Amino acid sequence: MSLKSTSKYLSLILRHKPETIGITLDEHGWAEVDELLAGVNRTHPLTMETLEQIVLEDEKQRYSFNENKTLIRANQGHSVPVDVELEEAEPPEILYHGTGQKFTASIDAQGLLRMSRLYVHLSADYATAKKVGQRHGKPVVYRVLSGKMYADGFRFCRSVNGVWLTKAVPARYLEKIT
Ligand code: HQG
Repeated sequence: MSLKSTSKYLSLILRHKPETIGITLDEHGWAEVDELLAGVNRTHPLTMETLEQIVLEDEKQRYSFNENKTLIRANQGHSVPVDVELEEAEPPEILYHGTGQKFTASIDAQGLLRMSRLYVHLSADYATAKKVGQRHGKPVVYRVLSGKMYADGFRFCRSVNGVWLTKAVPARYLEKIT
């Protein structure tokens, strides 16, 4: 497996379905590195060295080790209910959300909902949001009036890899970029 597809597989395990390899995550999303390696190695070869390389080089910095590298977790993006100890932060005035054209009628009516994940994911820049949108077909990018939301009492977190997270974005804070 390429590093990229191994990283994708780790996302599945560490964000969504740890049971695929028979492991569990603790309440803060940590998996035991030994158990993860053993579990993955039942079907795919993966060494500690490669795992370290992925944590270091993953393009979106998706994973972190604890200090002595006995534990590993995904920095964000979970659907399983874990608390990765995200810090609340004041967002910039504007954030961006990229999505697929096919979802826009529903988003315009309901706002952004977290769907299967714990949070709505927002990007700090337009280009990143567009890439996220492309995962869902023809991309559409919304400008999110995050400064206004914050002033109105909505809370935001920024994950260690720079993704902004919030529980929901009502439609009145969204502007579709045309
Ligand atoms: C859409 C990737 C209908 C939402 C990315 C999105 C991101 C609605 C889809 C991270 C809706 C959920 C997350 C509504 C939201 N009606 N559709 N009311 N509200 N949606 O994959 O944001 O590569 O769960 O717009 O970079 O696309 O995995 O979320 O299109 O940071 O590390 O429902 O995943 O990171 O899709 O992506 P997703 P997302 P990784």
